[in-house]
Amino acid sequence: MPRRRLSEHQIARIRTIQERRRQRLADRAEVALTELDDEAGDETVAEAGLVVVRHGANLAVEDTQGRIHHCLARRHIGEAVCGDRVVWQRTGEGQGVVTAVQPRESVLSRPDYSGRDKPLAANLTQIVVLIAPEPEPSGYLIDQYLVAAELMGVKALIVANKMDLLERPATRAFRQRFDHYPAVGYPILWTSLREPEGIGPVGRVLSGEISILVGQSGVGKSSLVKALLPDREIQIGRLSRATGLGRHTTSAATCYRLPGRGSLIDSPGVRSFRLGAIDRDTLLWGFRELRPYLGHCRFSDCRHQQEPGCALREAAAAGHITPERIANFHHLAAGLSPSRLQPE
Ligand SMILES: Nc1nc2c(ncn2[C@@H]2O[C@H](COP(=O)(O)OP(=O)(O)OP(=O)(O)O)[C@@H](O)[C@H]2O)c(=O)[nH]1
Ligand SMILES: [Mg+2]
Ligand SMILES: [Zn+2]
Repeated sequence: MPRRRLSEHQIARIRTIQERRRQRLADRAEVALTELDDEAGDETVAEAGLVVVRHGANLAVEDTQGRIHHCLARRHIGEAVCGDRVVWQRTGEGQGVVTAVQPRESVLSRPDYSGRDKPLAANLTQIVVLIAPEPEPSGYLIDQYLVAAELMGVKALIVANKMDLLERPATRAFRQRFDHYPAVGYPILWTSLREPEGIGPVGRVLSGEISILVGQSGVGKSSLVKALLPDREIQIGRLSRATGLGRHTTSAATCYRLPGRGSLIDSPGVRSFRLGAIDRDTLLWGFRELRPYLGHCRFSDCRHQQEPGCALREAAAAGHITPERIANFHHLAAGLSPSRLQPE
């Protein structure tokens, strides 16, 4: 079913209403925050919590009983994001103040418009890259996510969804295009959420993990969450009550509890994902199957382009490395502008 198209005017109106709601909640919490600061020797107990979603200054924090609270964060504690484990204190019914962010085990970030790294989600154990026959997949985008996973030190896998869209011969050709990923250790699950048996294998690889679903808009990330979570509507309802946001927003990474163990983070679709401030060698290391060849080129300052005796190009010529991966490395390396080579 095609999505209902909203006019610019309607979109602007919805945004204004949501902004007003957020502001009202923020004001309430701000007052609570001031009161909390004023109370000398306050007896409020610090509690453990998990950030489920963040919208600007507003945080939805899940307590240890699974209840969601609308929180603001103390300013000096840095930015808390989806997946962060935090310390917080109650300030009122369903409200609180986050007073500390626990050290992160991993963080996925990307640069904002000014080039500064901005965390998207924390404490992930796995990145799940969704692709589909439509929209047309981008190997360049896939490789950026895989490099990000390598640099974060978490697992990565690919879920190829919407396979029902392809006839048999086209399926074979499509699958062949991605053969090199399982060959270097990134599993691919071929599935269709339109088919009842499509969801089981995906559910199994997500169980017990904290996974983020990433990929282009329209590949089926939110559909996958919906298929896996019988109580998704309830979780979203609780969330929107806590954060004051509309139910249909997909503008921020949101963490859902899986029925068994583990969580699933739905993220807004992106056309491009950019890696943060890294140098060329780090980028190269992020292409895992290239590692055994590093340091084996004839010239120690080899750029792996036209140089004779380049171990990478020789390996590619011998069929041990997929040339597309090296091309994507060069493409990405070219995008590492000098100002982004070093963190500011
Ligand atoms: N044919 C087919 N369509 C599917 C399948 N899975 C999801 N879709 C459809 O694909 C469209 C996009 O799905 P979403 O789940 O909204 O995609 P998304 O990745 O969350 O997109 P963004 O939120 O924009 O990033 C919807 O109309 C789904 O019904 C599938 O397996 N087969
Ligand atoms: Mg979505
Ligand atoms: Zn080389």
